[in-house]
Amino acid sequence: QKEYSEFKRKKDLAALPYIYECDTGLNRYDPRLALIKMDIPITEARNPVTTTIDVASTDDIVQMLHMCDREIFNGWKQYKGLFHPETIATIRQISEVAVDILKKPDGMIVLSGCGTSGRIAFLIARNFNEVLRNSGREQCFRYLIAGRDKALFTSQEAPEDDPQCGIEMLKEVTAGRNRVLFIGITCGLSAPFVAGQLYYCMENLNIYTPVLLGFNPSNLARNIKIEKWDKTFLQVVRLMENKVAENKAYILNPIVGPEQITGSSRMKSGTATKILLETIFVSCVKAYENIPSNIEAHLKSYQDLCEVVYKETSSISKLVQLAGNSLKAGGTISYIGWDSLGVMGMIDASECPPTYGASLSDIRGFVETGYKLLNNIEGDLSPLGKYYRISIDEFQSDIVPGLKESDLVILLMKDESCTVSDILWKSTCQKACISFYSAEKEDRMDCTVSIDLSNLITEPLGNQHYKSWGQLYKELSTKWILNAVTTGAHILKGKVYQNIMVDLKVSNNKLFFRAVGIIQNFSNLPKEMCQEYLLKSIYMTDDLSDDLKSLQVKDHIVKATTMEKVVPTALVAAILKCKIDDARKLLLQHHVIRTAISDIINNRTV
Ligand code: S6P
Repeated sequence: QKEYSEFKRKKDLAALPYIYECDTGLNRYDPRLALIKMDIPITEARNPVTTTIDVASTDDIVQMLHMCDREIFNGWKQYKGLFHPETIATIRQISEVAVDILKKPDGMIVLSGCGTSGRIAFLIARNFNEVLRNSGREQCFRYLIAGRDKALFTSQEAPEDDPQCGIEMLKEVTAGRNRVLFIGITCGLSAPFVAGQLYYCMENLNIYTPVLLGFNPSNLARNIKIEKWDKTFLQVVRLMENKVAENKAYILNPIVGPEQITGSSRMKSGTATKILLETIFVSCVKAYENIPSNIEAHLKSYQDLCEVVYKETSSISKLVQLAGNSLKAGGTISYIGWDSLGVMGMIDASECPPTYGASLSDIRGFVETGYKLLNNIEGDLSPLGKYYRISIDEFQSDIVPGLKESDLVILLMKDESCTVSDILWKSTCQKACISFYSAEKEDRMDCTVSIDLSNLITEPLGNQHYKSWGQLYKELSTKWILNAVTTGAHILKGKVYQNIMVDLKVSNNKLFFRAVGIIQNFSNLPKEMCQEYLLKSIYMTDDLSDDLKSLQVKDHIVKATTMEKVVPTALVAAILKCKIDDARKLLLQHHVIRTAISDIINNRTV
């Protein structure tokens, strides 16, 4: 009997948590979870470094982020990392294909992804087209993002689930081309949008060379049925592996470790995506110009950059505090950036609604001349509404007049040419700046926090081409700091419990199952029951009809996307085994999600 119950307990546990602890004994509430050795995607796993990030000081928050970012370079456990010879060989091979494409008159390089992956695709395509344009060559880079251009600034999570849409967009952009390098970016090896495209490329290998870029081992690719399709992502990966063996496709998937906030692939995975794509294309452009390149040294330069940036931990943590104060006081954060630093600000801002349930006004990014500078496919999107008005002029007309003391404006200044209008300096809002040039201190006197990264120019970054590619380093430094700002500020606002964002929007398939995993993690109930609690919360009922249960996940998502506090409500109901309405009422008594969940979990046995 004892053996049977032990067996059953382990079996039940093994069937349970989707989100798990990577190291033993670190779960504050249920050490039993540490027993589980499950096939959890690393991009969805919990990082032991940040288990207590929700109760850490701002200095400690930034230090934890730093420790996790170091894993991008130092690797994760026994897995193949960034500097692994296999990774470097794959980078080299892809770069060689890219050189071949540059030489072809009808060649094209397509970078595609959803959410952050699509935004990084856009950034890289934009930057390298500029490199080509500056040397008088055809701009052959294209980006694709699920949800098209408006997804560059506002989150459009649902199109991520549509493989057919991915295929159609790929066909559209490559029409008439005979030689295409396609890089499908999906950090979790999970996005159906990208799965469809990779599959289409494999069906047309005479034109396409497909590359899968992500951060899980192949065997941990998503194996959940893709709606409206007959394959799972894992099946596509298996087909890719056959093509890799024939040198007709590539899989670039170094492991960089779990994200600081569980599943938030905008952070480390987004950074690693940028690093890898830049390394491929810097090496490609150099090879095209017959300049020797050293892939390992280039990667190493980013590792050095990471240390240079985090030397500023104390000022970054002051900025996090300032941003947290603003959000807590109901204020907003605006990034005003010059050149592609403005794009980095917009990318960071756009990720806050899906990640933290922030409103579209909470954090916004503005960039120099707006769409003129972006050079995006669909051009000026400002007629779509106020959230698409993105130039500094529009910031001055739309936002500045209403700025209050609780609002924070962060300037992202690339060089001396960045002047700030008098209008802003008259405002009573909080001001901060991140700058990459040395200037008179007076220039920044009005800023409560000023982060000076002019030393990037003189720091030995171990790369002889540093100066010519300097903008790429400025972008990444900005990304690290802004990710810290928005992550830290939302932690301070109480949006994160342990290292899990519990109030996520259930706006696509991945997030639906992540939500189920979160409920499992804290309630220890079987998966089916957790899914039922989630549905009960979505439909605000304790009595799920058979009709509701028989709907597809995509239907639940449509309903859930517009709703508030779906996951916390389901979580509370599952933990307390109470009615949905009672769970909602209980949550209403707390302003802060973190304290609500922590109180409820701590008192559940009382
Ligand atoms: C994650 C971000 C999401 C992802 C998107 C694509 O922090 O909010 O928008 O980028 O879901 O994920 P993946 O795994 O396909 O790159």
